[in-house]
Amino acid sequence: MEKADHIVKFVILGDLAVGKTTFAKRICDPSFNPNSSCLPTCCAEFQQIRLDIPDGSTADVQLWDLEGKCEKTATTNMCMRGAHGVILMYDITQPDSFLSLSRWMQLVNHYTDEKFLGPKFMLAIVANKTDVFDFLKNKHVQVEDGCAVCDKYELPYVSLSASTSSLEQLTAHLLGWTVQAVEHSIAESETRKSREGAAVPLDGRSLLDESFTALDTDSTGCFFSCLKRYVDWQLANDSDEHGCFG
Ligand SMILES: Nc1nc2c(ncn2[C@@H]2O[C@H](COP(=O)(O)OP(=O)(O)OP(=O)(O)O)[C@@H](O)[C@H]2O)c(=O)[nH]1
Ligand SMILES: [Mg+2]
Repeated sequence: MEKADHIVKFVILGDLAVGKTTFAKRICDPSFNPNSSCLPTCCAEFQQIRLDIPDGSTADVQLWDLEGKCEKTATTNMCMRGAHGVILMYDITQPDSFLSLSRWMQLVNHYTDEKFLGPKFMLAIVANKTDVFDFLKNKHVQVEDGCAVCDKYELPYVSLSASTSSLEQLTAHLLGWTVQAVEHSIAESETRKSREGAAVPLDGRSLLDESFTALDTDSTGCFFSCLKRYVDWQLANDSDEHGCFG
């Protein structure tokens, strides 16, 4: 397969069972049945999809979906390293997952270091499970509350159902975030060029090395399968660069 023009890495964060894996698999895995239930994620999962950008270029979008109880571990470090954006998800039927957003933002802030997210990254807040009817009136997180949090971070309010929204709708959200990430990254690369005289691409080899360190630390079989998917993807794309734009 021809190399994509851009590689975009997003990390999906949110409480247990808010629908992170369902969202990623709906978009990236054509064999995924939205009526089936995903197993709780162990450490992290990896999916990727190639998207056509409106400017005529292509992007390989990687979705690293972390387990709901993730903290500052080697796995999280590995997933955050060189990421271009974070998708923060909550479940409208679980108000606690909405209240957790501030905790997740603290984690995100912890990773706004040059070698992780970098100073300018794409951030999206997503309200999931809009298909579920509020039988116990007003037990769901209200749209106004979701909008207020999004306003605080100057983000648009995004609500969807990872299970029942159409593939086109879900992909359109991902495409919008990808375009933002590409724009940020090109701008950052230009700034670096003028500051340092050359762009500094992220090095895929060191990312993999760090992955294996994470594996040693977490030593879980399921994380290994996720990592294997990532390595397979790298090999299939004959890619020796990671996260290098332009
Ligand atoms: N009704 C409904 N159920 C959903 C939706 N998205 C996910 N689910 C269900 O919610 C449950 C948890 O979904 P997951 O995708 O595994 O959630 P997760 O955030 O990856 O969970 P962890 O990996 O444990 O952190 C599963 O039973 C899904 O089928 C949705 O939009 N609507
Ligand atoms: Mg999951």
